[in-house]
Amino acid sequence: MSRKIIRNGRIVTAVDDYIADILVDDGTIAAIGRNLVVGPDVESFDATGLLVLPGGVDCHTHMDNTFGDSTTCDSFESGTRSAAFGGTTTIVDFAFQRKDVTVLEAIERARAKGAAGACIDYGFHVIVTGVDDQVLADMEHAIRHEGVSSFKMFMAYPGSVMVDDAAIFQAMRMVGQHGGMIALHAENGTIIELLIKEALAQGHTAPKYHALTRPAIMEGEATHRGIKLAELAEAPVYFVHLSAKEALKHVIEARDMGVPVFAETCPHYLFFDDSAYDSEDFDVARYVMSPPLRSKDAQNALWTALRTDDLQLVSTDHCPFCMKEGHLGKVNQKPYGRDNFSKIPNGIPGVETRLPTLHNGGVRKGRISLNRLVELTSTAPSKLFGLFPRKGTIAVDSDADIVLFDDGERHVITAATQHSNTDFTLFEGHEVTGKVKKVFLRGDLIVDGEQWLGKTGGGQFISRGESGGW
Ligand code: DUC
Ligand code: ZN
Ligand code: ZN
Repeated sequence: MSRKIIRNGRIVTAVDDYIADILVDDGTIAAIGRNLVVGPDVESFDATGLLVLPGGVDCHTHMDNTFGDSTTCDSFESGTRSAAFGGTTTIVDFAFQRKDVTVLEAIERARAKGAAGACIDYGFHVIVTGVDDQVLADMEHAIRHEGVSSFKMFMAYPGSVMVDDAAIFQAMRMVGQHGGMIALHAENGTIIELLIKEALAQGHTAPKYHALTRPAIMEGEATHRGIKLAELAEAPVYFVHLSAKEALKHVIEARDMGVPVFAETCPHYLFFDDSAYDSEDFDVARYVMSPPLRSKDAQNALWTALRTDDLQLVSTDHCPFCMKEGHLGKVNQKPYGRDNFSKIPNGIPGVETRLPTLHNGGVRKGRISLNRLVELTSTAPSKLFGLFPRKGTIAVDSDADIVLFDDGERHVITAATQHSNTDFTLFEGHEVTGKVKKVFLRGDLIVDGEQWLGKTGGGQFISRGESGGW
């Protein structure tokens, strides 16, 4: 592989901020220094005036994932290409264990999809929907031998993917002993199910009732329960898509006591609030994700928690569906729930907008520092999910996953110019300052301005080490 040098950029990691050159050799960073001397065979890129960031790591995406009757509209190919244009070079997506699909088969199937389509590097969490001795043995095998050290379990969606407390506890106890991590979707599923039934019985079918039947207090309850199960199991626990102040309170309290509790929030909870649900219109379906958007007050608390490390990651929960049925031939998308909000597929796109929106609304607004932005979107996910130091920083011997970012370029976000298969973005029409200019994946230039230079299937499965370390 050819050697490359990225000259004179402002290198920003979770802890550093300085101007230097980066020499890339055979996909990894070979040297960092001022005025590096190299031969004429080395391709040179001028990064003067640009930020040089480690490639983003997004530990929560759903490419080609099926939930009930609906499948997310991004394939591995379209979704990872979209991620790359947003400055993300590694995702951790999901493999699905089911009654008739073992944990190890789930990993094999997911890996086959990734191998065929992924344009950036990838790994998987396994969604575990039932626990027995074989499942536990397979989970241990996955941690030790398959490079898969994290598992998602649902405290919501009874009759589908929800598991009971005993199953969560058993899984936690096992992963706690073997260097794995349980990621929890924390909402009280049976109460929500009851509230949904009652709402429908009263004729409340509009999308706004999705939010009204998923109260913040029930996210708080499940989060508290999840922490207590983890404490008893002596295992770390990770909360995905944390949105409510009622949940955050328990995470803060546990962390203050030294319990290994970690949590992510997502850009949609940071930039949108529950006023989006003030309408009976079906267009509100674009805001149907779980958990739903919360109050302005909760939003402020999430920003504070990002600053104070009570929240450690910002992941996208990119779970894209289309607003228009039939867009690009996709079926059972948002309109599937036109007459019944509980059938609207839960999820929104976001993998391409994380970096520019957090830069614009976080760093430029003085809510987080530039170093913290890198930590939240690259370094911390890499450390927590066994990818560091290969991913998540700019250092000698790390993969040359590098983003050149112009922190002064203004542009308007619109679905029309994004690379996902979906037909909408919550950020439609938002003007932001800060744009991804070039992206290198293991030294290969895959995004150059508006041009796609990457390869379908060019992403690599990354065998992850233990999860939950810091
Ligand atoms: N949880 C997710 O993490 N993504 C989509 C739907 C859900 O409930
Ligand atoms: Zn979830
Ligand atoms: Zn998700």
